Amino acid sequence: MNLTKAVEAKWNKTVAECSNEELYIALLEMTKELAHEKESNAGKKKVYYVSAEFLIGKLLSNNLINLGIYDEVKKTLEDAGKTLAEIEEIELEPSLGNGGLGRLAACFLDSMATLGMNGDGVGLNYHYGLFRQVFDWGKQKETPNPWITENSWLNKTEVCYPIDFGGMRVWSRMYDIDVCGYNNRTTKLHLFDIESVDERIVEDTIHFDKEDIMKNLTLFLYPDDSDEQGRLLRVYQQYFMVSNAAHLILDEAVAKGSNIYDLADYAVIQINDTHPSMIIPELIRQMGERGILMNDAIKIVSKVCAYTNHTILAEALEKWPMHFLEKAVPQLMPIIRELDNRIKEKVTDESTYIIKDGLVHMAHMDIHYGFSVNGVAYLHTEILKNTELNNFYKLYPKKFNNKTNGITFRRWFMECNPELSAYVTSLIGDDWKKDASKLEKLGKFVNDTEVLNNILAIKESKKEAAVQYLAKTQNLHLNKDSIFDIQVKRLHEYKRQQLNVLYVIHKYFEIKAGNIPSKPITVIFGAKAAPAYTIAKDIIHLILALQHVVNNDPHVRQHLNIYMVENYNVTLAEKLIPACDVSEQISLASKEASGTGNMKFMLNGAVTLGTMDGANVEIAELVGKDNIYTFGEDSQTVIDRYERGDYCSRDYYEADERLKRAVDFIVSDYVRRFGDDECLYRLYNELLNKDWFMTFPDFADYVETREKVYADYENREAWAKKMLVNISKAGFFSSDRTIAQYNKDIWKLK
Ligand code: 26Q
Repeated sequence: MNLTKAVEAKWNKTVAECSNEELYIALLEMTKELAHEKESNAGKKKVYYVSAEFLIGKLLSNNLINLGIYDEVKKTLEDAGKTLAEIEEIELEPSLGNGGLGRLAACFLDSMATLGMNGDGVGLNYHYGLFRQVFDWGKQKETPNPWITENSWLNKTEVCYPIDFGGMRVWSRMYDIDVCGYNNRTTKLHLFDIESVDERIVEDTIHFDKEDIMKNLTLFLYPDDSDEQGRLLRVYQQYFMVSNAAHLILDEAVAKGSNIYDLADYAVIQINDTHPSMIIPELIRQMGERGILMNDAIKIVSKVCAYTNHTILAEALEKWPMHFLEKAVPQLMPIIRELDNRIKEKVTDESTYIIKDGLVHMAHMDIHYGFSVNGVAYLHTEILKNTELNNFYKLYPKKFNNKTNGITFRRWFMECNPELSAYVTSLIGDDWKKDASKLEKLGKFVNDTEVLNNILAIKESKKEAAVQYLAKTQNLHLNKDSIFDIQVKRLHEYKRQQLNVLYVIHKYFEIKAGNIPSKPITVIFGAKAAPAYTIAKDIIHLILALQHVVNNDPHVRQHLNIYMVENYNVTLAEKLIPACDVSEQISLASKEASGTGNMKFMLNGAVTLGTMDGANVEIAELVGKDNIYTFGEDSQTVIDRYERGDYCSRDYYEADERLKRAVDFIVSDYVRRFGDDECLYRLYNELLNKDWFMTFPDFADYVETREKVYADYENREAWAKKMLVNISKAGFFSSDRTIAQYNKDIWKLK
């Protein structure tokens, strides 16, 4: 089948005669059919990646690439006067994730399919996903983000299960999305839903009746745990997800000949953070229904479940009040109590108990009853072992292992930067597409002026493309001849967007004082804040206020600009990352488990400005100190200071004139003219009296290092070398490598 024929069959027209909408629908149907015809990955044992989030992004181009028909389709369209880019705009982005953890799950599915692994994703079919962010008078407003239309990637299946909650039964239905491997077979993403969901209960913005479970169960994705409201609904969602997953897993194993006692030969379950942790007691419960005794069921489950931890922030580790579970899933409580009692009988360390002070500690259940516990970057796993989960590490040293995160190069290189990936192929051949470590072959061009110039030229063209895209879609008009310094990620205090902002203010003062940078600088932010996370929203407000102040200042605007893009999502990431010169990865050391944006930027030839945190540590090790800019205190210093509890931000403020000047500016007349006093003063006071994520101690080093970055940027050839080294060393961060390691150490599929 090809596009011309598909279009003719569907619309009885030529490609040139079709509208973009008609072409999109024809392409969608054709791609779905091609994916369907591909052989599925198979085998006795299967991995089930159970996750509350799969941030898959748009699928059209990705599927065309992985099916090997991207170039052909692009050409057919262009010959008919159409562009793939315009057709892509028609596809709605499903926002079935918050950020890193959800995007990681999507990259993993791509790699599992590509490596021919027998593995499926299991999650929820949120109708609106995460909210769409709009800026309204300098403030974030949340609106619903519908993505399911008549023509979507979902395939309705006949798989339905009865799911019981306290006093209520619902029927589920499974929808599948085909996940195409790169030049390989396919796997599936199974998304469960209930038919009674009613989108009409959503009022303006994203308010809805939190109590009406029948109508709201799969309406929205939870905007992370800072949203206290309706946490009970989150429990209902989680149980719905894992009960369906458990039914599916047991059914599939039994259909392949399992007697359930040998379930570990048929299934392995990767629990993506604690969101699916209830699958442990739920599997035990369902095994009971199939006639297996509790004692045996516990043993079976303990050989099947593996847990990934994605965070060291204590407040993000889920602990559910017992009365929540008693209300929503009373059938699980006796099992959870039994699991806890068994630990209390054999373990003396009370800090590891599952039930404490009326709270059920989900991670504790995972660690005691899973066979593997992994962190997502070297440093993160070390901190888990030595600090955060040390008491568990002492109990089960062999369960702990590291799996440094990775990203799929199909989406984050071939799709978002076809120019650079084609150029790389012209230099070193295309075996890097199946084995990313081969990118190292680029190293031999590090002194080749022509190659360096070409890499610079591609970067320029990607900057121009991003400028055009932002002009068209967001009415933002960036200076393409400036340094693009980008920080895009969820808004969280530990990620320290506020530190970046303090630098911008500092630079504003410097420029006003006549210290003109030799090259204009454009600072770009993109971030959603959880709706109930007040300080995060204040930081967005400050950035938007500064956008007015700085970009309208006649003495500054030709040298420095600051922008916040609206509704940062996968689609925007694909436009911004290839255009980036300086990648801001400035979390407080010890707090960012891994980061994966850092890897995407590096692969696309940006140079990292970052702290020694998460996977930055491994990036630094790989590229060497000449090709990354690190600053700030190290994780041990930070951990020790928290331990002592003696941090006083005001001391730093009083001691550093430039810091004081920047902080005071937040509540100056300049900013207050555009901003809201309540938000600005709240943020100012927070920094001055608390600064929980210690931005002030790192400020001076950050300023100095960032100046060095901009100075070094001037030597274009030396900078291009840094870019080339970064690209050539990015191979380690392919999710193909990560997934191969999961399989070797944890899943052990054939
Ligand atoms: C918890 C309780 C109730 C409701 C929501 C939540 C919740 C939701 C989402 C808690 C955490 C998340 C998301 C976490 C996350 O994205 N973590 C990131 O995972 C990436 C992949 O491993 C890492 O690279 C990042 O460092 C880590 O922050």
